[in-house]
Amino acid sequence: MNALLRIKSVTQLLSEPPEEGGHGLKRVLGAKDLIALGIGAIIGAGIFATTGEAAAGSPNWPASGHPPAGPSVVISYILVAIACGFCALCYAEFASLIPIAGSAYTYAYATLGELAAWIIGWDLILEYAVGNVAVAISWSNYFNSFLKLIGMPLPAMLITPTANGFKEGLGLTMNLPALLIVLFMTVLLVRGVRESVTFNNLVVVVKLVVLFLFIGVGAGYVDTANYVDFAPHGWEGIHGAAAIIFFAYIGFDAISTAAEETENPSKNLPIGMIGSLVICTLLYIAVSGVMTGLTSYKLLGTADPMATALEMVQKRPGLSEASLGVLHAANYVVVIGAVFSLTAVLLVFQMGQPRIFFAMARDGLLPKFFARVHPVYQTPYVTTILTGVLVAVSASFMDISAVILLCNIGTLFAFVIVCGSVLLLRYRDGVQHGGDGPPAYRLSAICTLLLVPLLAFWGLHAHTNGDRITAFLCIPLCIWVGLLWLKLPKAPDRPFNAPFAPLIPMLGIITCTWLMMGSPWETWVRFFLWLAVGVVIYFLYGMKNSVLNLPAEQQPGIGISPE
Ligand code: ALA
Repeated sequence: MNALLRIKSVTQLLSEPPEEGGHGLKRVLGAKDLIALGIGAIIGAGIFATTGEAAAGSPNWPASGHPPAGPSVVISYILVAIACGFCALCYAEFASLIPIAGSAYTYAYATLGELAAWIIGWDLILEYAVGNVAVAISWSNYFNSFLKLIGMPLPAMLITPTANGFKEGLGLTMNLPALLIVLFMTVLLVRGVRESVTFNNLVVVVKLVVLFLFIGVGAGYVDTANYVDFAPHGWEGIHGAAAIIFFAYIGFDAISTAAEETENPSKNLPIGMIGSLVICTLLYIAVSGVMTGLTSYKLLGTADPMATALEMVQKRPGLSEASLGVLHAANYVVVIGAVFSLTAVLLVFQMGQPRIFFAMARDGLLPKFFARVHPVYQTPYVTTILTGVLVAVSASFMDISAVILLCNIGTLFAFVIVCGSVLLLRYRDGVQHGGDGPPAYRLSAICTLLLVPLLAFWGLHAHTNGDRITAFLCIPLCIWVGLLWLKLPKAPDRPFNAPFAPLIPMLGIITCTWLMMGSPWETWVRFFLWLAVGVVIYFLYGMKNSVLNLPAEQQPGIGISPE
């Protein structure tokens, strides 16, 4: 039992030898750089690909999946942004306290213990590697849209994931461009290509140009008749759409990994995270509003809905030559811009996964072999190749919606753990610290307790099981956390404190749980299977080989024994 709960102290984490890049980097990044970094990581397949399906509903609904949200997908974007805002504040607290790469995995190691850290590391594979599968599939779809524009579309058997080929009566198919792009990226990454600040800024500019162009050109052709059926399936549609478009926001958490290179992290990290979230949210609201105004939401269930929306407008009767010319040009820019932007997202995600494997191997939870660095290129080549091959093969046969939902549920689970870990760390440190609790804590604790009647009301009047389960799961948690906090002594100040704890972290937990509950049961089954495999691997390997089994003086860092 002790093994499962053993933790790495914050001091120990800070004193560990670096992975790549390493500690002691210059603190050069300001708030604006972090916002650019965030936008670079956030905008991608989510807005380019999932908005259409969120609005149009899952292809096999009502048999499975979610009903159409229609134009109310805009509301889903707002709700998910609020949930991410709560989590961003918790991430910022951890990132300024433990400013090293590793993200939620590291935070969990410092608070919840080794088993939880392993589960989070394992779970983050869903965010990075499975997320990359989705981005690769979306890249391939926009690439094919480009080929269509120049009159050379690929045959369906080379662009359809194997999983869909049989369903669609095409027989044996594969998604060849998705396979090839991932393999190409893998070669680049093994050879040490890294995203530079200049490249990231270029990517951000391209993404913004594409989205602004879509909004600017599209707004002139919005037909308000398309908004009449604003929320065809009410709350249920909004909830299901939120569970899928959450993908569009993933990436703000990646800013936390730049903490060590950030000037005045306690101020700039929260600004960077919240700032990039606000900018992306405004853009997403505008893009999804315009998209669902250009054509009926029922027609948007394609893999490249922005291109579809522009194509549909071009079919309207009576458009002038000039209008057709503008729309056609916009279509080109959107498609080429999407291919470019998604290539950059692939690079970021594919660089992130090996780093997590690397951190886990360094901690002894995976074989040391995973932490091997290439003698010439100085890159973690074993994990890069392994990730690349797995992602490439999966991208060639998997269906994008299933992949996105799995990635989302895994990422949301990590967010819940980060919010919970903030509470736990503050509580633990508060108890050690002694003294009288500050009035602000008591006020937030009372607000947390006031959530209980609200949740009970929501649960009792809920129309969907997802709402009901969220409400009733969170009620005992709110009572427990609120009561503990009422008498909690003051915790030592962090460089940055998520405000109104425990209220904000609790709201993060509640909203992320609600988003997870929007996933269909198939996603839950896949998620639990994934976690179960992870737990088995931990008991068979990680528990015995963890470096925390070594005597304190042989552990990496300054030999501090776990607290
Ligand atoms: N937010 C990233 C995207 O949409 C994952 O591609």
